[in-house]
Amino acid sequence: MATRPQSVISPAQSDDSGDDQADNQRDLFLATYRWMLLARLSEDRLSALWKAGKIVGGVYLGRGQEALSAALGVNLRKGSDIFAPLIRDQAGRLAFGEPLIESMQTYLGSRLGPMRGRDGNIHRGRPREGYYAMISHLGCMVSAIAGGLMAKRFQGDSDFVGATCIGDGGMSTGSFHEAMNMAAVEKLPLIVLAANNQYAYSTPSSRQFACADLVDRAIGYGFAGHSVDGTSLTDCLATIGKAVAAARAGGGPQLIVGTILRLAGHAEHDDASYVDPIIRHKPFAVDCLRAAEEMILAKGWLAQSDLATLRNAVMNEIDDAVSTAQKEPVPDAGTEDWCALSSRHLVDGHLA
Ligand SMILES: Cc1ncc(C[n+]2csc(CCOP(=O)(O)OP(=O)(O)O)c2C)c(N)n1
Repeated sequence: MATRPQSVISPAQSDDSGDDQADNQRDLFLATYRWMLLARLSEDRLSALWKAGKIVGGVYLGRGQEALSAALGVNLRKGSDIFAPLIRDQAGRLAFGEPLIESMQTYLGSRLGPMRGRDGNIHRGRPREGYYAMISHLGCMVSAIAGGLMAKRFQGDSDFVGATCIGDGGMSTGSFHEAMNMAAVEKLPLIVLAANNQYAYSTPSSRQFACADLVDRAIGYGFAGHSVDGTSLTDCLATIGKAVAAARAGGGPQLIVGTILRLAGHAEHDDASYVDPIIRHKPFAVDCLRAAEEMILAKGWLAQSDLATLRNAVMNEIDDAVSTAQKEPVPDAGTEDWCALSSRHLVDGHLA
C-alpha cells in the first residue's frame, strides 16, 4: 500500500472543516498527487539521461497518464493484490510500492536492480511479491494476471484483486479478447485499466476500433464497465476506487476505460509529429498533473510555496536514486550465475 503524505502535504496544513470524509478525500488526493509528481519528474530525468546517451534501449513515458495510473496503484494492496503494469505506469508502480531506486537501477543497468541489469527497462517486477514483470506482447498480461488470480483462488487466499493496464492498441489483440472472456467466465476479481490515449504508436483510435466507446465492449465480455476522465485525478480516484472495491467485494471483473491524450511520443525516439494538432486542444488533452495542481490551489489545500517545497523534495529524492544507481556495478555476463524464473527445475536448482 502507498505510504501516506509527506510533511508538506500533511492534513494539519489544510482547511479544518472537521468533515472526516472530506479530509480523507483530500489526503488521498494529495498522496496520489505526490506519486504523480514523482513519476513525472523521474521520467523527465530518464528522458534527459536517455538524450545524454546514458541509457541503453528505449525510454517510454507515461506523461499525461499519471492520474489514471497512480489512482490504480493507491487502490491496490501490496502483499495481497497482484499488479501487472504496462509501459506508461511509472506512477502506478511507485504508488503500488516500487521503490524509485529500482526504476533507476533498471534503466541504468545496475546489477543490484530487480532485473540485475539484464532486461528491458520496463520489464521489471518482483513476481513473488505480486508485482509482475511486464511481457511486451500486448494483451498477454491480462491472462498472466488471470492465471495469478486463479492460483490464489486454488490456494484458498481471500480478499485480493488483480489489476493490469492496457492501451487502445493492445485491446485489439487476440490475447486480450481470449483472456477477457476467460476472466469473465471465471468471475475473477480482475481490474483491467485501459488508457485510450488516442494513438497506438502512430495509429489513431479511428483506425483502431469502430465501437463508439471502448467501454461498450465490457458488456460483451461480461465485465462491469466504467468510463473515467483521465485528466481528472478526482474522477480517477472515485471511479477506479469504486471498481476496485466492487471486484474485491465479489462483483467480478471490471473494465475501466480512461480517455486521455498521450503527452509524449510512443518512446523518446518518437517525436509524435503525427499527432493531429486539433486533438491537442481537446478537453482530453489537458495535463492531469497541472489540473491536479490547479485543484489543490483552488481548494486551498496547499499554497504555491508548499507545491514548490514538495517539488524540491521530490527532485532531491530523484537525484539520490540516480546517483546511487549510477555508482552501482553493471552485470558481467562472464562471471554471473543467473537464470530466468521460467521453470521450477531452474528455480529450485538456483535456490539450492
Ligand atoms: C502483440 C504485439 N504487437 C505489437 C507490439 C509492438 N507495440 C508495442 S507498443 C505498441 C503500441 C501500443 O499501443 P497502445 O496499446 O494503444 O498503448 P500506448 O502505447 O498508446 O500506451 C505496439 C504496436 C507488441 N508489443 N505486441
